[in-house]
Amino acid sequence: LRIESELRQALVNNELQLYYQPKVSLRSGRIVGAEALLRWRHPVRGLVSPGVFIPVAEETGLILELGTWVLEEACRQVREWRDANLIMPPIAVNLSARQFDNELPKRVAAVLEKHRVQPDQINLEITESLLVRGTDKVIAIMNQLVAMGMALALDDFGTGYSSLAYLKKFPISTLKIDRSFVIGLPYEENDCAIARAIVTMAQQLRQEIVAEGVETAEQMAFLRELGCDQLQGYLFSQPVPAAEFAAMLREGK
Ligand code: G
Ligand code: G
Ligand code: MN
Ligand code: NA
Repeated sequence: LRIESELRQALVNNELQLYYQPKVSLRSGRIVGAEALLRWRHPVRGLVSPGVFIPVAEETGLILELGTWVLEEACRQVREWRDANLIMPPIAVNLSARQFDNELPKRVAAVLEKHRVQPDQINLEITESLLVRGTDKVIAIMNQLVAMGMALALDDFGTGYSSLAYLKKFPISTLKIDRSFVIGLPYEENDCAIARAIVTMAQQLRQEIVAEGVETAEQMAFLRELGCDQLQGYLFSQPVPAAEFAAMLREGK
């Protein structure tokens, strides 16, 4: 209850901030995207992890306001970067299942328009749990977003129950291999088998594949061997504040 009311205050008091974690092409070594990650600078508690407050926001429904704030802030930032003549790769924003209502495409379109941001500048990351309760309604909403020109990525892939046949129903252009399978590469046989299966499946479905939580050169080498397209993780960069991310882009990384 305390976190909930403090989170409402945080929205009002500007205590929220987006960090950006680069996604790097395994082919070129260059930054080809970024994921926006929410941070809360609490005046007393200090930096509060989204792992703590996102679940509370989801339970209380506050995630709708929070999610709109995140999208607004990402679009505002992209607009600012574009106005500064920075060449921007797409920025991915996380969406909670709760945000997936009939009004979502309209809400997203309004925010893009307000900030004069092209739909291909913002990607949306959704989690596998959304597919599991995936009804025709969810598919219809996804199709609307795609028709608007947005790309959808499936986050935390491998932690849910999606099968190849199942995945085919959803208009998803990118799969993100969950960090929990990347940790053991290339030494844990089971993780190697799972990563290989996911990459093979994504290639069959002509989806881009991003590996999360890449921390070592050995993991990167294995993922390159598999034919993974992009990596994201501490090996390249932690999530960083906007100015730092812009500096990385300017340095042509
Ligand atoms: O950044 P960090 O690894 O601490 O994030 C922890 C969790 O919070 C991750 O699962 C991440 O997807 C989630 N998260 C971070 N930012 C957002 C956001 O803006 N919206 C939603 N729905 N989840 C987020
Ligand atoms: O669930 P989601 O994929 O959105 O979670 C992203 C979270 O993973 C972020 O909070 C980010 O801080 C964290 N993260 C990103 N890269 C790494 C990494 O290389 N190692 C670890 N341990 N965490 C990472
Ligand atoms: Mn994510
Ligand atoms: Na993840």
